[in-house]
Amino acid sequence: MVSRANMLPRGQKERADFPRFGLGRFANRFPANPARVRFEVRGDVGQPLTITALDEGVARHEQMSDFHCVTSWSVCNLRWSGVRFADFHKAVVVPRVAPADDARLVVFRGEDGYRSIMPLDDLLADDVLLADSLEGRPLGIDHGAPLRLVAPAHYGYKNVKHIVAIEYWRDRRNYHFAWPYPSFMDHPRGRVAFEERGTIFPAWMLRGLYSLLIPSAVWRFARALRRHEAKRG
Ligand SMILES: Nc1nc2c(c(=O)[nH]1)N[C@H]1C(S)=C(S)[C@@H](COP(=O)(O)O)O[C@H]1N2
Ligand SMILES: [Mo]
Repeated sequence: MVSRANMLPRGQKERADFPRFGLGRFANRFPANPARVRFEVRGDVGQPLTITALDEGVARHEQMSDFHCVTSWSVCNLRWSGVRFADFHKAVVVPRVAPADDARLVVFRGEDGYRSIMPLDDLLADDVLLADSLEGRPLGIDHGAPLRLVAPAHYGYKNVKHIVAIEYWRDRRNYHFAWPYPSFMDHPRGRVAFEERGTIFPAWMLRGLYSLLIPSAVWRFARALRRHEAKRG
């Protein structure tokens, strides 16, 4: 993907660093086994399946893409690698898990309890990756080890880190946004190009409010990571 450093999407500002980031209650939660990919594919499916090797029968793929947090910061030109979600879906999920034809909503769950929901059709885009590597190195615990979603056309909050489950559902009944955060923070699609930051409130308002929270969230997530690493020695 071509860099958009000079023409970021509306309402975004470039950052030089790539901070560990998210909603406050997830700052102190870390994966127990960051070196080992292990997640379940389940939901309205014929046969749930536990995956322990990402690229079994699926070609690896590397891409450069920009990353856009809904709070208005962006990082340009990140080099991710892993497998394309579409390839994984076609080569593994369809034949071995057999989601119902009308199970076209996909929920990603992180080991920290974070989750997001996306339409399957959005996930089948060429630039959506299940990534296990960033800048040529295995993902760190800061950026989603052992495995994260990279969906560059969607705001960061759809890009779930520390994936432990991918669920195909017919409806949203089994999905709740990250309590206690209000659901207006969770747009059903969250596309950056359409500034789908949330629901109820206009994008400019969310952008303005959220941007005030960036410094304290960056600081909080960095402090939690430092403490976690100190504990692990
Ligand atoms: N598991 C998990 N995934 C998550 C989050 C989180 O707190 N936990 N935060 C989301 C948000 S709001 C953003 S902007 C990105 C931040 O990714 P980074 O920490 O690699 O910068 O992760 C997203 N995915
Ligand atoms: Mo975000």
